[in-house]
Amino acid sequence: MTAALTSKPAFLSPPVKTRRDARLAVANIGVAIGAFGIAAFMALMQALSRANLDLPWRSAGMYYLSVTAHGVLMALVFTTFFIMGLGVAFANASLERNVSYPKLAWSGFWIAVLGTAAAAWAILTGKATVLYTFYPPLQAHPAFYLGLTLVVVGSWIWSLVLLATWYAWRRDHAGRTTPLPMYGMLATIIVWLIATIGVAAEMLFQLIPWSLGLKETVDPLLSRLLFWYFGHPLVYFWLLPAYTIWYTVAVKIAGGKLFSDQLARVVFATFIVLSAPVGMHHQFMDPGVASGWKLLHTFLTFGILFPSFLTAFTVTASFEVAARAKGARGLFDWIFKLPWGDPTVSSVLLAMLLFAVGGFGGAINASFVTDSVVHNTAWIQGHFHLTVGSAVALTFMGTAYWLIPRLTGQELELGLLAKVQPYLWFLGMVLFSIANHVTGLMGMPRRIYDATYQGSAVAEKWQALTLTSAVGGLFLFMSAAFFLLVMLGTVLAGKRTETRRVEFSDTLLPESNRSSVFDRLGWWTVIAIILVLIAYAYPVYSQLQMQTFGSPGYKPY
Ligand code: HAS
Ligand code: CU1
Repeated sequence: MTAALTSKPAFLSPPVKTRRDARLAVANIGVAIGAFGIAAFMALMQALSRANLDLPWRSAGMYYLSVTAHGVLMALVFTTFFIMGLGVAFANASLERNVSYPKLAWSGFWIAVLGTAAAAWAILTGKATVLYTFYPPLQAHPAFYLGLTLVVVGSWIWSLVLLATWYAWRRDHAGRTTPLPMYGMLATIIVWLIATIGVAAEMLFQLIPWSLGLKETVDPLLSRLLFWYFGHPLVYFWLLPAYTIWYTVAVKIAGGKLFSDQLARVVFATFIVLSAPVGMHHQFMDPGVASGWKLLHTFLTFGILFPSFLTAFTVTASFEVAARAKGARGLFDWIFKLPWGDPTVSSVLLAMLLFAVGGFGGAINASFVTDSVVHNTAWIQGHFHLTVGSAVALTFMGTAYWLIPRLTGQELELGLLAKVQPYLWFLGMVLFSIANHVTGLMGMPRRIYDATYQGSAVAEKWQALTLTSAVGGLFLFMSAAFFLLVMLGTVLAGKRTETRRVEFSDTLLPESNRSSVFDRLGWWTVIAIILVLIAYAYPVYSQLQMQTFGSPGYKPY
């Protein structure tokens, strides 16, 4: 399952115009990296604010503006555009064909860009200090909600384009199994399409009419239910492309073979089925949802740990295969035989190490009793910087070092910075996240501007750790700057390269080329929808029946 992005092999019909798809992929990844740059700068402002340093521009309004900008641009914009670019590149290379409907694909991209610009304008002009979860009754300018809705519409168009590409491929390859890189992207798309129904309903029926003044009040409980129906599978929309890269790219670059193609497919199919019916683990403390439903979501959340355990096993085993092929013999020496100097491989290995801790924290969050200790504390930002901020973001940066030269035909520049960057990220994240986990356990709330609580004795005990997390933030900022410099250097000054093949891992055992139960994606989707109905139909129905009073909007800054 290999393909070249430049060559047009004679056996392919119609010919693969890889430059065309490469341009679309680069445009998406370019927007992603631009958003990442602004978001990284905002993060620095937050970390310094939190550390209570006496800075001239420091104010509560500026703090909430920067937290919102950082969260929206990193978690919603950087990820979505990167994944859209990756999807185009992976579909082209693994299916060895052009993506279908290129004009539609570009229009989806421009709609998402327009939406991003509108939301960014609202945030950066201080009209949307609602944080990335935009819980009402905090209210933003309509441009914020309309903008994010357009980003989702753009991503739906992208999803349809890739699905159409896959259907066309299947028509030409009846009975063949879908190549794993595309299989991972398809699982991502299905999870995304199921998830975004929730946020679309929240935007269209609640937030947009309310922010436009067509409705005076909003029901915050219903809106949280809809948001978290979307918000948890959203994290797997981020994670599944990273897993796809671990399985199909990192293992290959490390010189290994995928330990088991079938296990990888079990993982992706399980994510399709279990990603959505677990969102209430974000709402353990919410009133208005009966505890039996919260318990059901807890059980299902423990189910969704399983595919990540499988991934830990399969990807580690595949790396071990790589190291043993290079002559490792002992129990642990294979770890040191891995190419830790390659920025793509080291990004993935370090992302895995951080995710082992972040995933463990996820299991703690998943139970009512332990979550009640950490909910709404700094622990949570510790958790999600190890997951989306490391497992996902570090993997994406490592991927850019490998993919951008192949898409643009320009060699990676400033290679030394690229080599150091993942380690700086790792160091920064260790300082930042451990400090936040501990202060969370000590009771420090998340999302607060003044961590001193005007000199309270309890808050005094957090100070050394908030400073540690700010030092972590500085390392992270440095690492982000290195990444941006490498990307700019590559695009502006990279020498031309002929290495444009996008190649994926082979499997250890010879792969069966025949379609299997995993290719029945329609069935997996049906099972997912049934579980969603079981987990959500009654809770949503009872919220709609409940007498609610609604809330007017608040704009504290
Ligand atoms: Fe989470 C809150 C539960 C995974 C993101 N999560 C959040 C929030 C975000 C987030 C953004 O149950 C904050 C939301 C907000 O703003 O309010 N999370 C989980 C669980 C998992 C999990 C059970 N989260 C993620 C991922 C995210 C993410 C992935 C982003 C990408 N999370 C929660 C809960 C809350 C929550 C509650 C609400 C808390 C509250 O009170 O508000 C699981 O999916 C985790 C499974 C992962 C593992 C780890 C597998 C390890 C691997 C690597 C192994 C490495 C090895 C080393 C072996 C079981 C795959 C190899 C090394 C070599 C050298 C070879
Ligand atoms: Cu979650």
